[in-house]
Amino acid sequence: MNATDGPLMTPWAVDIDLVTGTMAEPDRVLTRKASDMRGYYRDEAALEQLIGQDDPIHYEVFEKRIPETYGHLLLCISKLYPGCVGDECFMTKGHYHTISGTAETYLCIRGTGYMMMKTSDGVCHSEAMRRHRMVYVPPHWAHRSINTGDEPLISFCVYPADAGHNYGDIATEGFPRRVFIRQGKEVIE
Ligand code: PAN
Ligand code: ZN
Repeated sequence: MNATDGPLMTPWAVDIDLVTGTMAEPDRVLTRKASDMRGYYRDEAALEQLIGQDDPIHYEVFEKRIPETYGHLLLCISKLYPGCVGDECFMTKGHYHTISGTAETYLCIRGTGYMMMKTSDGVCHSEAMRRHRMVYVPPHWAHRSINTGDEPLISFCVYPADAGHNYGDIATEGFPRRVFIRQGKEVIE
C-alpha cells in the first residue's frame, strides 16, 4: 500500500491552546455522557443515580476531519471531566485498536490521572498522566484514561488513521484494575 494513494491532501494546520487544551474549530466533537457508560463502572446504582440527576458529560473528543486510511495520522484532543461514580474515578470506555498492532501517543496538556493499559492475555500496566508528560501506548495494548484530579484531564492524541477502535472486547473483558478515591486518597485495585 502506498501512503500517497487517493487524492493529494493540501497541507493544513490547526491551533491548539496548550494552556486550556482547546482545539480551535474542530470538525467533529464526540460526547460521552454518564448514560453512555452503562456497564463500565463497578457501582451500577451510583451510575444510574448520576444519570437520573443530570446525566453529566464524562468526556469529549475533538477531532479534525482526516481520512481514516493507511498513511494518514489521526489527531484529537481528549477531554475527560473530573468526577466519581460512587468512589470510582471518571474514565473513558477504553479500547484496543481494531488493527491491534498500531500504537498511540498521548501528550497530557492538563490535569492528573492515569493511562490504564492491558494486553489481551491480561497483563496490566498504568502510567501516571500529568501536564507535560507523554504516554506511549505500544501496539496491542488496550488503553483507557482515568481522571483522579479535580480539573479536566486533557490529552493530545496521535495514532495511525486506519487503526480503528475495538470497544467490544474491553466492554466484555474490562481492565484488571480500577481507580478509586477513598477518604481523599487514590486507591488502585
Ligand atoms: C483516544 C480516545 C479518547 C476517548 O482518542 O478515543 O480518549 O476514549 P475511548 O475511545 O476509549 O472512549 C484514542 O485512544 N483513540 O484511539
Ligand atoms: Zn486509541
